[in-house]
Amino acid sequence: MKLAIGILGCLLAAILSGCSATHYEGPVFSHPTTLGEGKEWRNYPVVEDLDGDGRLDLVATHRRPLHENSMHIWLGGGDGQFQELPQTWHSPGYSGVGAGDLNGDGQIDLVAGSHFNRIHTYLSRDLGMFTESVMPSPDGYVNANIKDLNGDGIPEIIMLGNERAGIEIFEPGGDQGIIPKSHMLEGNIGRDIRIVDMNKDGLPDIVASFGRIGVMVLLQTAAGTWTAVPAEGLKSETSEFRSLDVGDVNNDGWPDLALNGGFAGLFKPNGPDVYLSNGEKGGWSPALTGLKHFKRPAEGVALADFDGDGNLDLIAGGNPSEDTNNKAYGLFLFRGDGRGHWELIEDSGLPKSGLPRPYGIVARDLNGDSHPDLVVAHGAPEEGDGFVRVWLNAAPKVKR
Ligand SMILES: [Ca+2]
Ligand SMILES: [Ca+2]
Ligand SMILES: [Ca+2]
Ligand SMILES: [Ca+2]
Repeated sequence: MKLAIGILGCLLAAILSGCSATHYEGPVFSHPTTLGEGKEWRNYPVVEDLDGDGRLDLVATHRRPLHENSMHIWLGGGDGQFQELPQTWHSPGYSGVGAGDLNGDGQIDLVAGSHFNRIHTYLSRDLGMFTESVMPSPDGYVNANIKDLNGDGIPEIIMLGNERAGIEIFEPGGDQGIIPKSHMLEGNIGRDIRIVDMNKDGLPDIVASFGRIGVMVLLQTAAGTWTAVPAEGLKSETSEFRSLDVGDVNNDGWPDLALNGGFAGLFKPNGPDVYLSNGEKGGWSPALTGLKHFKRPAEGVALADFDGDGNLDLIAGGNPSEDTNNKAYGLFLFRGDGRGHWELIEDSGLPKSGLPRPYGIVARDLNGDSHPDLVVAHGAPEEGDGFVRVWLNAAPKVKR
């Protein structure tokens, strides 16, 4: 009886506290591997199984040194280790890269939306060998995705423009590269993009963050047209957010927004932002408790269940110091309780300072143990400071 009361008491305490009744033993991350040292990595790394061996591979592009081939491909060994492929392809310049099968031959192809106003298409012939085409464009790009949006079996190419292109959708054009299909939100500065079914109608939608106008949700209609809905109620002094991820943070079945790079002000607490979907009634509710630990904002955000308790956690780049130098940045793990509350984890295993500015964070299971690992692209204003770093998830013990 005493035991039953004890268990009931624990349950009641867990319900009343409204937070996770779990305790975890860190660190979460260990054994970092550093790739591509001495370059200024930009945009978002791509983690996909390029060669179809069931192991995730890696594509990233660097900005400086400008004279070197910017696009690097590493094949994954399935153990968190990566082997770089010799560069047999032409450089796209630093680019937003997307991966997918453009021509239906079962091989994974690449599209690189270059910062330098062109789109490179790389049709995969054999491991690391591509048939290339290049198309000039009026704007540069920050992100590219290859995804079948309308379910007809033919992928679309979704590009996010750098300064004014907005969102452009293309379709594959065989050896000719890609053909324009639709164009939305022209004149806006693109930051980040995700393709997720936001309104649960079975059709993938587009969520994108922009300079000045914040976050836009583009809902796909059954006719294949798009309805743009601004995400209202998101707070940032500069009206913009940089990096974006989407996931169901509070387990209500509706995808929520995680953002980083929003700015509250110089002497105000900064940090990543999470907004919970209000579901069918529309709109967003802030879930910021526990997130504001930085002095200055940074890019890079990823949602995944890093500690294995069933609730999404968040990793963000940030600067917790007054320091503005190139290596004042760190990576921070916030545990989520499944209700929209966050707890900064001190012993995550990730450095809290000493890192060059993170630009892109991708969470995927690289070594097949079902725990999400990390790929982080770091850039720096000075040439020679950046790298791509892979962190393996050490599968922390979570106790209830
Ligand atoms: Ca939808
Ligand atoms: Ca939700
Ligand atoms: Ca978790
Ligand atoms: Ca793993």
